[in-house]
Amino acid sequence: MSSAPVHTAYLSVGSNIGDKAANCRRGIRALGAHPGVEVRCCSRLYRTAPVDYTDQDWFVNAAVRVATVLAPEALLDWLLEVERAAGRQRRGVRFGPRVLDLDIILFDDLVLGTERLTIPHPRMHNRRFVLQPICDMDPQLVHPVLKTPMDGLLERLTDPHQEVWPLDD
Ligand code: PH2
Ligand code: MG
Ligand code: MG
Repeated sequence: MSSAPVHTAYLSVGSNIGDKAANCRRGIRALGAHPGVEVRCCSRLYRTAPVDYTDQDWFVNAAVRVATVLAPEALLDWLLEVERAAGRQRRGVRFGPRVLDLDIILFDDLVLGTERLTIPHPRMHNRRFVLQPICDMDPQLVHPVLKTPMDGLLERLTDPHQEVWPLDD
């Protein structure tokens, strides 16, 4: 890693096409192939019921903490490249099936809203499949806008349809 400032980012990882767990694991490995990105911590893998667009297969989801010298937009470019290399094709319905999805959830304490990128991820605090994996790593991590720790956000979720089960392997 170069001598540029090092940031801490939390990324969510998901797949609901093909060998979902293998797609997630390969995606996580591929993230660290960039000289400016190091995967520092990895959650368990989970089987999760689809949310937002429910007429699709269950997902496998995970989250990672990375150290990076990249700026948020450059990190996004890298995530899109890793998704493309995994065979992701951007067509079909919004929130629909994907081989690999890599999203920036948090980036230091940054609050950002541009056309390409909203940080913190705008739906993260409502999604058990994001909050549970982050809680595996850093339950006390505080959301920079809501000022609430991740385990508090998770506890406050009541939607019974958001099933999230650890994947046995
Ligand atoms: N991603 C979506 C929409 N719905 N549901 C689950 N369980 N996991 C996901 O990763 C997911 C989703 C759009 O990015
Ligand atoms: Mg997503
Ligand atoms: Mg995405």
